[in-house]
Amino acid sequence: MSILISGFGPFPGFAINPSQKLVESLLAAPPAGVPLAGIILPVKYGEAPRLLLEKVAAVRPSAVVSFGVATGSDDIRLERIGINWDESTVPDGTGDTPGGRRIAPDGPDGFFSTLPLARMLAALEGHELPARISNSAGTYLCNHLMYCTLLALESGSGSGAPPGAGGSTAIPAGFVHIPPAREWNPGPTARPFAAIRGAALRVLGELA
Ligand code: PCA
Repeated sequence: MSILISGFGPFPGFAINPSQKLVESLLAAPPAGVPLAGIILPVKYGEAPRLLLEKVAAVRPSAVVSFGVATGSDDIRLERIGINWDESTVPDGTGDTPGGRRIAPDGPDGFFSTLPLARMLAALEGHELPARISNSAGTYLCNHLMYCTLLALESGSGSGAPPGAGGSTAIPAGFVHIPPAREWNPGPTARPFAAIRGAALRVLGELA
């Protein structure tokens, strides 16, 4: 069984999204003994979760790890929670700029990541990039994707979720924020791409 990884395409401020580069690079040279499937998602509220869940249904992975870049961040952030809220001053790829709305009007307020965060954090100990567990993935596409993925997988009711995926048999899923990469996103918090890739390899190795 493979691990399904996702990255995001460009959005305002990131003409090149390092999470796209990361997923492409991991698929081109996967870690030894860790079969991967992957998808690059558009930064669009409607499309991103639908495409990821379709891929989940097609691949039936053992885990889903989504990556995105965190503006102004210089560390690896293992996201603990996805909340039921969209709000951003930055438009998505369709021009949608929600001033504040529930993602799922009748859904739970939030979902905890179902990835083993403590083990993932331990695997990153001593790595050149600092890592931490984060308690907010923001209210833009990364949080949106995390919430929608967990809603679908935990309840087994989302579009494209594998039948019977809910409950204790649910596929573990969650989100990892990476810092901007020096090669494409110069700025005070940017990190070398090789270091970001190295951190991702540790996380995937731990999950395999
Ligand atoms: N980062 C954004 C959306 C896409 C991405 O890579 C975020 O943190 O929400």
